[in-house]
Order: sequence, then structure tokens, then C-alpha cells
Amino acid sequence: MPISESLLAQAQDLLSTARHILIVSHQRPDGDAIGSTLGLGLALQAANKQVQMVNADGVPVNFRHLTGSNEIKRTPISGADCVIAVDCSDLHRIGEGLSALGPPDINIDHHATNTNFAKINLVDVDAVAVAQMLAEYLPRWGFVLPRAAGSALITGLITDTIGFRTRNVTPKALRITADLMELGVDMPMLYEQAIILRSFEALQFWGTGLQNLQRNDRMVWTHLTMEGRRAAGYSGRDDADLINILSSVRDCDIAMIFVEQPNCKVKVSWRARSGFDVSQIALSFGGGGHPAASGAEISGTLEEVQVSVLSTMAKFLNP
Ligand SMILES: [Mn+2]
Repeated sequence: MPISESLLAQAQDLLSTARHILIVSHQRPDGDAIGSTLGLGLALQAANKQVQMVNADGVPVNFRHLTGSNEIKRTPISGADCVIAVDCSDLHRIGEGLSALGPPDINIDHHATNTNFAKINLVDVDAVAVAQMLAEYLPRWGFVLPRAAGSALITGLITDTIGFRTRNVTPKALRITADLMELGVDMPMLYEQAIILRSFEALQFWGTGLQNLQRNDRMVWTHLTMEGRRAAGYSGRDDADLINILSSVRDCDIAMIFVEQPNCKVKVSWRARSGFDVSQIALSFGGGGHPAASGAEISGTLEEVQVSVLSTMAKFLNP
């Protein structure tokens, strides 16, 4: 649903008077978190605003080619008169250090599970990415998009749609992408960087997960251990995108990955085909996301969390 004109005007008022703006996004940032932080930040900088871009986990190596990504720090260095959260469904996802600052002034997001945690909440669940929303609003608010901001935003659109192939892709999302290309953005290069290229270690890590692949009903799943991660030499705490390979299995409606984390936690990712909504399941485990792609971090051993989630899934598929 489009965001009301009055909410957009409130956000515009705040942005036009703010001098020092802090932009934050979620932990374990993806391309939309980094792309939206950077796209918004670079556009505000071009309008002579003082901007701090902050992410609790920093910029993943696969987005460091983006111009300005080295300006994203892990902690704010000074105060700000306006705080904006992008691509965050709830305050907790910003990370403990940053959520301690209190509710942000503006929350720009597209998750259906968004908790409207800011003073002004711009939430559009029909947008494929927050980057799409920013590409639409920033020019309307009178901000010029520098080419580097266009590259960052296009990266958000590419990654959240896994290369324009998720079910929620709209003509509007593609038109906005085309408009960003008109800024001189090298879309094929950014597509290759964001979707195609992977490290050798990531593929070795996949191997450990693919060896344990399981199937039942219409589900396919596997787990990744910290031991497997060490053996493969993979440095991330994530699933290295293996979930997208699992979700390619024919005749399976739901794919899941259980990724062992330090401190006796397990990160679970869900992918669902059209007709299934896994976001409510993720929400019931303290996570969130979209109907077709969700995640949660659950306390317990790998074994405990798998048993618990698999039993919930069995009830979900056979109510
Ligand atoms: Mn997003």
C-alpha cells in the first residue's frame, strides 16, 4: 500500500531542517541494508547534510566495492539531530549499542512484520526493497541522487529480489531500476558483484551443508556447523547464501537452513514458494521477514532448535 502524502511530508520536513543525520540499519547487513544506508547517506551528503552511516556489523566484503562503503562505521562518533533506520523490522535488529539510543525519528522499511518503532514510520510492504522506496522518495523530497547513490540503491534492488526473480517483483520496481541505470549506473557489473561472484571458501562451506541435505513432506533443509565453517575457512556467520540453492529443489515448497552460532544460538532461514507464508513462523520464534523469505535467531543447540522448528513446520504443513 502506498504511504500517505502526509507521512511523506512529515519525513520531508524533518529531513529538510535536520543538519546532522545518523543512518542505521540491521545487524548482519544484506545488500538492501548497505545499499539503502549508502544511497540515502550519499544523497543527503550531496545536499550538504552532515551524515553518519553506521552498521553494528560493518560492511560485508561483497559490498565493499560500492563507493562510499568505507564511510560506514560500526559506531556513531557524535550525536545527531535526526536518526533514520532503514530496512529494519524492529528496533532490536539495529543491535544493542544502537537501539540504546532510543526510537529513531524515521523508520523506512518494507517488512510486513515492522513494529512501527519510530516517530515517523514509512513502511511499504509492496516495495521489493527499501532501496526502491528511497529511489522513489528522495527525488520527490528534492534530493538529487549522485551516481554512487544510484549504484548503492540498485544493489539493494538486485539483492532483495535475488536478481529480479522473486515473486514480488513489479513493473514499478523494474522501472525504478531502469531510472537508476539512467544515472550512469553499471547494473550488470553490480549484478555480478552482488549475485554471481562468491569466494572459494563459501562453496566449500556449502559442501558441508549439502552433505547433510534432508527432505520430508514438501520441505528441504540442512544445517551448517561452526566446525564446518572453520574447516572451510569461511569467515561469515551466515549460510553463505546456500538457502537459495536449497530453495531450487523441485517439488519442495519450503527450504530451511540451521546455522550454528556462538553462544548456543542457531540462525534459521526459511524460503517459501508462493502460497506459503513463513514470516509468521519466523515471528513466532522471535524473528521476522517476508512471506517468502524469513529468518530468526533461536537459543539452543543445533539439535534442539532443529527438533523444535521441524515439529512446528510439521504442524504448519499439516494443520
Ligand atoms: Mn530489504
